[in-house]
Amino acid sequence: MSLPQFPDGFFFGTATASYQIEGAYDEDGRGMSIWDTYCREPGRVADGATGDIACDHYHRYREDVALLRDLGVDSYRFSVAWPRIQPDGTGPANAAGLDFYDRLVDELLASGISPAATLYHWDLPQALEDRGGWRVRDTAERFGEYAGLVADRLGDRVDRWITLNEPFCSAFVGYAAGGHAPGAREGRGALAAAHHLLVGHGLAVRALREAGAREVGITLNPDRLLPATGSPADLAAVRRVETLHNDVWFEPLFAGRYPQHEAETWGELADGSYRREGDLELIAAPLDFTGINYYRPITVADAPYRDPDPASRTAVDVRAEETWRDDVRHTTMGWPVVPHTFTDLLVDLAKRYPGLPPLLITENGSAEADTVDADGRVRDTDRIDYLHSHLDALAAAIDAGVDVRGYYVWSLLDNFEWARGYGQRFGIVRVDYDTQERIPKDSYHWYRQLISAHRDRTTTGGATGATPRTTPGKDPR
Ligand code: IFM
Repeated sequence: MSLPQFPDGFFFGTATASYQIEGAYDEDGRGMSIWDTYCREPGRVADGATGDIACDHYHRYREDVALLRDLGVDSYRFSVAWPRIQPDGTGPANAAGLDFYDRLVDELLASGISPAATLYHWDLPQALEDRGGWRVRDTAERFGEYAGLVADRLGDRVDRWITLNEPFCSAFVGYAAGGHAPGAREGRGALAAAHHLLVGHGLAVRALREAGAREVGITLNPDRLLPATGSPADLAAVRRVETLHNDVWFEPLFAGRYPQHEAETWGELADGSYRREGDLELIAAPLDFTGINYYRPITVADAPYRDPDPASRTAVDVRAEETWRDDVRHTTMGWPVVPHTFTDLLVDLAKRYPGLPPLLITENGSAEADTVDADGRVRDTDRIDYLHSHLDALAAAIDAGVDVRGYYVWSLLDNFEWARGYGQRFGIVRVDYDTQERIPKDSYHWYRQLISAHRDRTTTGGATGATPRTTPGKDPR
């Protein structure tokens, strides 16, 4: 099969997140995060797993950057752990925490790799959760301050800043479904959390701009939603899920308004009492890019409320259910593999939001049942097929006119897959959690070949999209 082709200047990378790979949970002054707490609550995470050690990236980051260099990526997306910078979520920066990211960024630059930093990939300082977490506006204010601290230290070298990763998961999986930290099951609290995450994003953008940050954006995980049937009931269910998953974020960020169908979706829960005048302007401040994480479509059918009592109903209970598809392959996460839905989603977003800034695919990948063969090789052909077909789908979206500038594979390493623990392997590099040995899988070699073919074929050779500069040791690919 021939490799998909991308335009000049298109760049490739891999992505990770702090809690999923770093380990060293109590070193150098790091405070506790909501995930440290959640993992310690019996029954929350598969096999009682925690991120205490994870991939030990905190100590092995040089080895991991060497893997990236050998892979030939243009950019690496990592996240900064807020509790390393502000152990209690407020006050001055913990210098040792910033030092770690300083070393990581310098190591990347010395390897010719453009750093892309996510400020919030779900590890909220526990002390802030104890004061209400994202349900309260104060957390948004604190997030803006934290963004300023990180940008003051790293802003001269980080090319691309992502304020939030998948706020849908923070607000609705964390505060409504209870499947992520902090494990709450709420209605109005989750809707308030969603709004305060957006306010926090706006404040972080402001702080990043003030610190002279280069490119600033946010990462969302819009879902491609398909009706189970063409019935009016299923179509209405799709509209409610679309409001919950997508419109909550896209409408305020890119259309300057709150979602049109929120009353139909949540009734009185969506009373808007957590909103203030001026919030929409803050949230809708212009961005340099929008990060999109995409994995799978969701097929939606109308369903009764799971909780008949409106007083205890959560914000994810919107009279809809996901239906299983038996016509396609599923990854080990149980996610259907339907690549053309990636094209459809991107084309649709570009059509619905004409002012959408250029897109970056900040995550895409698959969890598969990898094994190490007797010769030491990991022949992860299912993952290669997944990546190949989704990159083909991405190239089709670009051909259809969607402005997409780069792509990050999720993930560089096998890692802590949240409530699923270590059983789900998303890496293009295998991690043996007993020895911490890294084994590049066949997908790593496949991706390397794709990047190198792109570099040979295009005149810019896979530009980083970064502002040119003269950092010593930087190899300007
Ligand atoms: O592992 C996660 C990541 O942290 C956020 N996006 C989805 C990935 C796979 O579930």
